[in-house]
Formats: sequence, C-alpha cells, structure tokens
Amino acid sequence: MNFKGKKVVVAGLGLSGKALCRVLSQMGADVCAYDSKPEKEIIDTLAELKEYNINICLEEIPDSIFEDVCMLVVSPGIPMDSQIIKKAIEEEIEVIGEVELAYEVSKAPIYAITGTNGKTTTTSLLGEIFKNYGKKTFVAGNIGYPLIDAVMEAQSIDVIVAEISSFQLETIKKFKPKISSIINITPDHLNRHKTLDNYVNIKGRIFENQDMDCYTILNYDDGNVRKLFNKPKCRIFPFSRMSILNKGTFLKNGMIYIKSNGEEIPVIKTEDIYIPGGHNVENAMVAVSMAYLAGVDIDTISYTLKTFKGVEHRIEFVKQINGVKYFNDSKGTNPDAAIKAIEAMNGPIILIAGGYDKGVDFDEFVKAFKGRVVKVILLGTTAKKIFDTAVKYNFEKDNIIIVDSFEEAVHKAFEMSKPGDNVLLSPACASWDMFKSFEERGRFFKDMVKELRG
Ligand code: UMA
Repeated sequence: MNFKGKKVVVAGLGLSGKALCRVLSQMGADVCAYDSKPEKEIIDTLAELKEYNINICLEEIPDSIFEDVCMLVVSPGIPMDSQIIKKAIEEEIEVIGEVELAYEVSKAPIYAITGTNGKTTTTSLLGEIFKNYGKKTFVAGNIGYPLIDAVMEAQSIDVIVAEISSFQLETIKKFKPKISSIINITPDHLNRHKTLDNYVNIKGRIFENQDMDCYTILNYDDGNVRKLFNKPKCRIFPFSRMSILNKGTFLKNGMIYIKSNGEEIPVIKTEDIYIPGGHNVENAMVAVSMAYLAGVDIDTISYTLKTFKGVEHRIEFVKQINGVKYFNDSKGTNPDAAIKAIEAMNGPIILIAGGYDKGVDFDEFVKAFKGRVVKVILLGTTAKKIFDTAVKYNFEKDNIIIVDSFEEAVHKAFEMSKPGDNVLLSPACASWDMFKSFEERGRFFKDMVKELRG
C-alpha cells in the first residue's frame, strides 16, 4: 500500500486512531483525523499527536472532509451506522478498519483468535508458547495493543498473535490469518450487532479469506460456532471437551489429546494446567491446536501450559484479608464471562456486578448464582435490570444491595464477608458508564482492595 502524498481520513482518536495517525503519517500520507468528542475531552491525545502534521476535526463532521480523500480507516469502536461511515459510503470512499490496514502492511504471519470469551487468555497463552519455542513474537490486537503498531514494529518478527474482536472483523476485506480460531460465541455487543445471527456471522468473517493453505480452529461443542462449520474454504481443525473426535483436539480421561493424520498424541493432563476452571481448558485446547499446527513441539506446549499464570483482570487473585479472598475479574464484561468466573470460585461468593448496558439479558447470569453467590452488590446503568432479573429467579431480595459508587461496593463487600468467602468483581457488563476501560476498573478495584485492613 503506497500512501505517499495521498489524503486519508482516520476515524476515532483512541488507541487505534492514534496508532493509525502515527503510522500513516510515517508512510507519507496526508492525514485528517476525526473524533466525535469535544476538544476538552481529548486534550492529551491532541498533545500526543502534535509532532505529526495532522488535520484534526472534532464533534461536527465537516462537509468537505472527504474531498480528494482515497480512504477512510476506522477504529473498532466506530459502528457501521455512524455518520462518518455513512458519509464515506455515500461519497464512494473506500472504508477499511485498522486491522485490515495492519494486515495489508504486515510481513509476519498472523495467528488470529476470536470468540466471545477467553480471547485475551488464549492470545497471551499462544504468544507465550511461541516465545518459549524461540520465535520472535508480538501479541497484539483487541488485547490493548493496536495491531497496526505491532506490524510496524514487527519488521524482523517471526509471528504475530492477534486477539480480534467482532468490531474489528466488521471492517476487514482481505484479512487472512495463517491460522484462525473461534473459541466460543454467546450473546454480546447486541446493541451494535443487533441480532445473535448477525454477531455469529461477523465472528465467522475471521476465516472468510482463508484457503486450503490455512486452518481454522472451531469449537465443536458450541451451538453458535457449529452454525459456521459449513462456511470455511480452509481446513477446519475442531476441538471438543465433550466428544472424542476423529480429527482435532479433545479430552479423554482428563487428558488433552490431538488427533491428526490418524495419530493420537497426548498433550497434558487438565489438572496440570496452571490456570484454573473448565473455560481455561477450552482456552488451552485452542492454543494447543494452533501451536501444534504451527509446528511447535508438544514438550514446549505442555511446559507453557504448566507455567503460564494467566492475565491481569481475568479471575485474578488480588489479596486475602481475614480469610476472605478477593478476585478481580473486571474483564468479565458480558454474562457468559462472568458465569465462568462464578463457576471457577471455591466457596461462597459476594459478587460485585453491573455497569454499561450492552442490550443483553441477564437470565443465565442470575441462574448461575444458585448455590454459589450469597450476596450481590450492584452498581452502574444495569443495576436495576440485574436486580429485577435476580428477583424474577427468586434470588432473595435482602441479599441484593444497590450502591451508588464503586468505593461503596468494595466497602460493603468487605463489611459483609466472612472467612471462607470470595469477593468477586465480575460485572457481566462493560465499564464504559463509570470508567474508560475494564483495565481502569480492575486497577481501581485492586488498589481499593490493597488498602483494606483486616
Ligand atoms: N468514537 C467516535 N465516534 C464513534 C465512536 C467512537 O468518534 O461513533 C471515538 C471516541 O470518541 C474515542 C475513540 O473513537 O475517542 C475510541 O475508539 P475505539 O472505541 O475504537 O477505542 P480504541 O481506544 O481505539 O480501542 C480499540 C478497542 N476498543 C473497542 O473496540 C471499543 C480496544 O478493545 C482495543 O484494545 C484497541 O482498539 C486496540 O486494538 C477494548 C474493547 O473493549 C479492550 N473491546 C471490545 C471487547 O473486548 O469487548 C470489542
């Protein structure tokens, strides 16, 4: 892609947008960036971009924004029905996402992981396997490090392991990972993708450009992923926790096996995987499959599974105070992720939940409380919705507390807990009504917990 002297518009000035501005400027493009926020909310960003010669438009989209422009490159958070994309389409300007641009300039093979939950853990785990195998590896994408930054730095790199979200998949064109995977699909982001079917099909775009030289790793046990099994034009390597497969990765007598070319290869006993919970067995199976097909030896794969300690904000143990364990699962940003955290706890749970409303229902989330959650502390935009759902499923009203602030939630949990309890922050919601990101929410929680005195 040659951008020298060409006018390009970048939409969004968050992590992806800033990276796009830097990279496109370095490639010689004449960059114009647009963000819907007012100046006072992005002062720091404007200061960061000062050294690049970028024309920045805020709030209102100027009528002439696409004059002489060859392309609009969008951040993942910009929905397809936003004004800026609609206007570009009307004016017949090519629209691509940050991930597509990154793919087009990338020299290293990309191993891409999507799914509703487990993406970050699986991506980090696969990255760790490749590193232990001696490969120069970049871990990037939805994990918080824009793919475009990684590919620019990765001139002499062997592999890129990319976490890819449905938002990013909406604006790909030729994106073709060497190996892709879909870990699972449960309802999420329906306020943007409207229907579950649409969300499933967008997830399926991860393999749309892969051919017979490539593999996609698909979850055989997941009804929504199964809807996609007849779609790939590449080779499918399935995985299953429930069934013994003729080809793929599966569980037998507590051991993960790979079956390929008729040979059954034992990889690791599930009890030897360091990160806890059934959902992490699923994540491990995806990483095992991708690493095996990429040529990594079984010893390196099983060594990494025994030693990899997980990622921040995902069922992360913070501290024990008065016999009560505190866990930060701020990355539990949808009901399914939060259910997995609830299921991974040993002992009674005091749950802190609620946050930004993504338009999903909480029925399954609330049903998972039974026999596990003893008290629920709710906050944020969805507090009332979760409260009503909990009452509908006969969760004792007296055991639900709605609070106004995050500080209050943590203090209430501290006051109410007894030795043997687990205080779990797993909101089942995004953080955007109270925090910039789930990372900020998780760190805030951890800082507060560290201040608590027994
Ligand atoms: N904006 C507009 N118009 C809009 C929407 C947003 O101008 O209609 C502007 C906002 O004012 C803001 C900027 O766009 O200034 C934000 O862009 P963004 O939402 O794309 O966020 P980034 O900071 O670029 O971060 C994105 C991902 N965020 C989203 O997809 C919402 C990050 O994933 C990702 O780590 C990062 O790119 C690097 O690749 C976060 C996330 O929450 C973790 N992802 C969702 C999830 O995991 O559930 C999909």
